[in-house]
Order: sequence, then C-alpha cells, then structure tokens
Amino acid sequence: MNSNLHAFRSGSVRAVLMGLLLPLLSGAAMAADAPAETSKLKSLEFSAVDSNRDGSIDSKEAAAVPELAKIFKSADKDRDGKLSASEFISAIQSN
Ligand SMILES: [Ca+2]
Ligand SMILES: [Ca+2]
Repeated sequence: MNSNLHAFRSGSVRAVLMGLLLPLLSGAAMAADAPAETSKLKSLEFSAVDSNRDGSIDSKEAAAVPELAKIFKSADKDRDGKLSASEFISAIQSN
C-alpha cells in the first residue's frame, strides 16, 4: 500500500515535470520556426520572466531574454528601472 502510494507520487512528480518541460520544448521549437524574434516576445509570459516573483521585471531579469532586454528601456514608461505587468504587456503587444 505504502509502496504503491510512493510510486503513484513519484509518477505524479514526473508527470508534472514533463508537463512543465514539454511546453517549454515545443515553445522553443516554435520560436526557432518563427520568422521574427518579435513573435517570441508575444509568447513571453510575465511570470516566466519575473524570476524572483516580486511583481516586476528588472534589468537583470530582462537580460535573460535578449529580445526583451532590447526593448527594456523603451518599455519602462515610468523609468523606474523595472517593468510592471502592464508595462510588460503593452511592450510585447506593441512589438
Ligand atoms: Ca522581478
Ligand atoms: Ca516601470
């Protein structure tokens, strides 16, 4: 009973990991097929770029995504050195 439960749990963890990895892999494949890098921007998710989850994207976080780093300054409308969710969204939608 316990070992079955354990197997079930570790299986679930693997399923969850695959669920996280597969979209990343297919997303990378799609990005490779995309003609312009701007389509990569549109597929970015705020929460994925905000790696420390403080609700804003600073220049270090943006540096992980070259396409975003490129537009970071123009996207930072209030010039506080970071992108809020709304700044991020309007930036990727206008690019
Ligand atoms: Ca952040
Ligand atoms: Ca800002």
